Amino acid sequence: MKPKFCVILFLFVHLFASNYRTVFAQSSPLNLTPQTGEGLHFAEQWERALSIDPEFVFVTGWNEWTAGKQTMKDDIQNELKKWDFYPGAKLGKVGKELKTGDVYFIDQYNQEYSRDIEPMKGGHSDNYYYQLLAGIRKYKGTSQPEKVMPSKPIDIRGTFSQWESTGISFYDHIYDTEPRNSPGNFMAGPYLNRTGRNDISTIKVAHDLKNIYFYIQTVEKLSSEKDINWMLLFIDADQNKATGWEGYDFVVNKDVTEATRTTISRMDKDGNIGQKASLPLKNRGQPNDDQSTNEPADPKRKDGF
Ligand SMILES: [Ca+2]
Ligand SMILES: [Ca+2]
Repeated sequence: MKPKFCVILFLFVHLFASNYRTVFAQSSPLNLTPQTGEGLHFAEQWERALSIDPEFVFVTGWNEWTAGKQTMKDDIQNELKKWDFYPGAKLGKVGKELKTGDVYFIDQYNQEYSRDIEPMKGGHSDNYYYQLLAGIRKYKGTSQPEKVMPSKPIDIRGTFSQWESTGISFYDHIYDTEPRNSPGNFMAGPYLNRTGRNDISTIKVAHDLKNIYFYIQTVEKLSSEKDINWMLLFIDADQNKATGWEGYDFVVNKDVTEATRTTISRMDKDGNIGQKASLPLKNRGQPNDDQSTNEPADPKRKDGF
């Protein structure tokens, strides 16, 4: 029987090391490095855990972008000096001379020395979060990739029930478009975001020899197609991250010309919209509908679309 043991992934080493996030770039012990956002230390921790393949992996370190409350002691100079021990720590502006008994706060660690993986605005964004997902998938395994379904045409003018027996299904969490109103620490926040709408629950893809068909189902009725950035569908047609915007060579629905017509557009590296072609589109409320669905079709055209 396999012995049970656990590997703990420490996301912080900064108390006793010169750098935290970029263990391979120690020439700049107190500052950000070009590798800060790459998660090299985290990757090294995962490699070690995966090589051992233990019964449990415990990941510690999520959210400590915070300030620590302190009370000034008698020896003020020594009290302040002790923070030199924490590389990256910074004494915030107190706005007045500190006296014994005063409460003060030691500022957050900077991006390099934060011991945590929660996303940040700018900087490394959500790199560490996705690195966590990748590590968990490698450790726990994932289901087999979906197999390509046999070719079967979809009549865009027909009913949505055609999709019941065809198309590969992909599922999304629901209620992930809820508005956000969260307070932040000190000068940060509040974090407001009320842009969420069209909560996607299921996506299906089907094809025949001429067309690719996309079926997108949402929890509630779709918002108006006149919304900005409404139901954008990005396609990496050549499966090459180096081409198109962030790898995506085409976008569907950037310009919805009418209720039953939309467009597919080329995108360059900067996200600029280029050549366009027209596509049929069907939403709930149109003739013969039977589900709450948006169904753009993407014809494989000889002009490159
Ligand atoms: Ca969703
Ligand atoms: Ca591409």
